[in-house]
Amino acid sequence: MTDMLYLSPQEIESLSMRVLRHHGLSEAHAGAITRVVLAGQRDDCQSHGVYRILDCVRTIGKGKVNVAAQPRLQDGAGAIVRVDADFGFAPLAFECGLDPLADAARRHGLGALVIRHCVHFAALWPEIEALTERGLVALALTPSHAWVAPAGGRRPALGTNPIAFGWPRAGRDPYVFDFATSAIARGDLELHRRSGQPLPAGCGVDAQGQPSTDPLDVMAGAMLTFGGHKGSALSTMVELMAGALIGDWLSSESLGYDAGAGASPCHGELILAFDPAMFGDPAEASARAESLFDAIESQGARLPSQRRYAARQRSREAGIAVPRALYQEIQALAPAA
Ligand code: NDP
Ligand code: PYC
Repeated sequence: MTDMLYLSPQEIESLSMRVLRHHGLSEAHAGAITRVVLAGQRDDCQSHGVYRILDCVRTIGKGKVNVAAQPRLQDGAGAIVRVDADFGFAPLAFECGLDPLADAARRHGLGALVIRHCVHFAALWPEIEALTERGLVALALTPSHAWVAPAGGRRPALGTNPIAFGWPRAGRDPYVFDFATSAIARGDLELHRRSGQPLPAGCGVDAQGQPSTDPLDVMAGAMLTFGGHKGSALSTMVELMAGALIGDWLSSESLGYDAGAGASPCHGELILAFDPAMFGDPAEASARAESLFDAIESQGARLPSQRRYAARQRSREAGIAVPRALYQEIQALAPAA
């Protein structure tokens, strides 16, 4: 028996919808979450694919998310589009703000989507790709739980705080990067813990502030930022821009609200969209961008997201790979119909 199953998108969709509905989510929330975790699994993002269904169910079980949340759009026709997620999961709130954000970017050149009061468990690149598909340049930031020590410190004060960026390319997959500002994403640390694998060096310290590669020690101590003071400053920027600026919680407040439940973080998100046609000459911008991408690739370096796009192609041809044990764990969360 192989350790992997190769499933169709429909099989994953039906499993995810069944489990999420069973745990009380509306059709709309279950659908929005399913779209995000299915995309993650299809693109071989193991820490943010169907594994996240376990987190969603735990978060619901701990009473840390409003399963009946109805995102409220507050679009004043200005550049800033606001969505109050009503303490529900973030994907539906994003879907609610997506078209108004794109419209704001087209009207003003730059649009900002401010999502407040959302429970966030997902990768950011699906949101970025939704904007690059519309021909927009995009940047997304969100805090998480305060698991990460600042450079030079040893106590958690920052979240794993991802930053994602996208640039549309005519007839090509967009240029997209999306990474945690911690040396390792929390989801990836959890996968190391579950499989009993040590972390790469430099990801965290134990409760005494000593370097450790043991996931449990690091969970008791602190994760570290990538790139020392540089990652630390970027992570701080995320707290300021997608927390303080938009009037929502910092990662420390999200962790305080969690109160040891181990649920997904609760806070806000800031997504910026830029219309190239309003900033300069889009053809010129595109030519410059392509010459830069060529300078990178022509020396054998790869662009971010190319691994994902290759996985997407493999999934189309051979099915979406899901670890058998994980599939069974998710299946057990809801009785079969
Ligand atoms: P990775 O370190 O796996 O990847 C970061 C980015 O770098 C990706 O775009 C990746 O592209 C690219 N990349 C990796 N290796 C190379 C290379 N050799 N050359 C060029 N580009 C490369 O991401 P993380 O583990 O830091 O984050 C994983 C996910 O976790 C993200 O999607 C993030 O949004 C999510 N996350 C979510 C949080 C939340 O609060 N919601 C918090 C923290 C993280 P590719 O994928 O093609 O390898
Ligand atoms: O992987 O750090 C992470 C993370 C936090 C919230 C969702 N993913």
